[in-house]
Amino acid sequence: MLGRFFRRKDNQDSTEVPLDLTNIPSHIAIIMDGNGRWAKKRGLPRIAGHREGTKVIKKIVKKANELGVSILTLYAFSTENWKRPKDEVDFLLKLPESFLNTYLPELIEENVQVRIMGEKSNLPAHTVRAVDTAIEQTQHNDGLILNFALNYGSRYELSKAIQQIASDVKTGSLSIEDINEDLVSAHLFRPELKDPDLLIRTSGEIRLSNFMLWQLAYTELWFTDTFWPDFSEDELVQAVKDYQLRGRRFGGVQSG
Ligand code: V07
Repeated sequence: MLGRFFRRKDNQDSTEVPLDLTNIPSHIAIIMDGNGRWAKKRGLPRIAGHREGTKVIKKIVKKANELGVSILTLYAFSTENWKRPKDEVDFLLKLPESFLNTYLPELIEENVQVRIMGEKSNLPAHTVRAVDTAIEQTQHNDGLILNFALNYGSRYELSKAIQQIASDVKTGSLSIEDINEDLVSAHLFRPELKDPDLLIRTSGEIRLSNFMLWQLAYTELWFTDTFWPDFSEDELVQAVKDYQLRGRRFGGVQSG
């Protein structure tokens, strides 16, 4: 379902239009929300929802790769998630390992490159070891970049960038006049990745929750009520079709 507040004025229904393979968003970011509510609805513990959510990732990666998407960024763990009960945090931080134990061989086979965006320093050593192995084992691949936001917060990322820029000014290696948008972008966690073209958030929440605030300046936003464990390849295609129906202007005026 297309987000309630974001239907196009002419009300064109994306399910009726064909997919345009020449206009695929090159970077899709997803806030994978609703795992806990999915589990609660079934009388299961929240962790059962998180586990189910990892299976969906594999399907969506495969479909994104088929569509020709270049970068898929997934919000896996936020800097705010530390506030959850300890048992749930412990479980969440084991998911990178269990996901990679199950799927890394297939990701390698599919030519995927694994990346991480976030603060590694206070993650458990076992988590860091698992992701470092995956990054290393996929570093020579040149297909889809699968970028996991792990211990990520956008305000934290911007604070770190500002600290570094201020320090460069202080030491004299940078002058204040050289601070511009490109320089700020270059100091974020993953400067090599272009900004997302399309953001998807599942589970009915219509907000950004401290996710990629700088990078989402011109991104098309797409919201669905579907809980992440129920998200499907078909719904990904629907989001891409909706993206294709929108005229992106980057602040300019529409041509033609
Ligand atoms: C997590 C499962 C998906 C739904 C959203 C929250 C729970 C995959 C990873 C992961 C992270 C890094 C990596 C490989 C896999 C993951 C966390 C939570 C913390 F290199 N899913 N998933 N990490 N969830």
